Amino acid sequence: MPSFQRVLVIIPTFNELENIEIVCGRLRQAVPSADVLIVDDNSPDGTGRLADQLAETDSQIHVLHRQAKKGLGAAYLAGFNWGLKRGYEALVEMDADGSHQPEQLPRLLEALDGADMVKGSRYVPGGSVVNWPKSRELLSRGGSWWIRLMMGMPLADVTGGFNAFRAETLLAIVDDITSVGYNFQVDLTWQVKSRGLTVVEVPITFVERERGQSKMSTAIVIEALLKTTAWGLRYRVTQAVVWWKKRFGGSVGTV
Ligand SMILES: Nc1nc2c(ncn2[C@@H]2O[C@H](COP(=O)(O)OP(=O)(O)OP(=O)(O)O)[C@@H](O)[C@H]2O)c(=O)[nH]1
Ligand SMILES: [Mg+2]
Repeated sequence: MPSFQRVLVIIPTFNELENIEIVCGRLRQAVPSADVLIVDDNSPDGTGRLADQLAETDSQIHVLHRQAKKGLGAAYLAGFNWGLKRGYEALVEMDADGSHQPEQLPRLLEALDGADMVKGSRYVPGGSVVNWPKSRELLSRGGSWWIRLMMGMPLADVTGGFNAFRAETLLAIVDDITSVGYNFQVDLTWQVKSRGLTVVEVPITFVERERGQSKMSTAIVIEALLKTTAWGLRYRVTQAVVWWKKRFGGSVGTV
């Protein structure tokens, strides 16, 4: 069993009325010791009210209400700060739509015993995607491939959002995260990696949401593409400068 005593699972929600009770129930059963924080952005469908009802009957469920929809990344950052202030040792990101399976959380927490961050991975051996249209899988695999190429991150599933962190890892990076959308997951991983901390991938089965609407949008994909390309170029230029300095020494003013 993992050695963490205090685990917080953060679930961001926007219009997840049909999902939130189911996912919380599964989570409380799969990892009874973990606390849950639902971060709701004033969902018009009443998800926040249902979350409050769940919290009233279960002291391990908490709710953070925010005024308006500000993106998944902003919701997670608020959740991280909430958990760090309260002394949780391990903090986990999990979607409300059932794509991330609570039953697989123990394997993430076990791996966190030997790592600074653990990523649930669809594309390592043993990992899989269920019920995704081929086009969506291609976009996801293509995104990871592009980020590997540009940023030199040797991970199979860079954009995955079922992640676990040690509190110290988040404390080291949380103030440097600038992305709000889909790219948030890449940003977190990049910040962890660039500090020389360890990221371990464990296989997960990602299941396409069965209920409710996806919040993915073209703007989210464009944010990810532009940011990862800019970071990648900066990374590659830095690499070239370091190589130049080693090779020729002295000034690099003309590079
Ligand atoms: N609080 C909050 N939660 C959000 C926001 N956008 C998305 N979420 C939640 O973040 C999780 C992931 O969102 P999804 O719409 O499933 O996005 P996705 O998993 O990238 O895309 P799909 O695979 O198409 O479902 C879900 O629990 C959403 O309810 C937001 O702006 N605020
Ligand atoms: Mg989803």
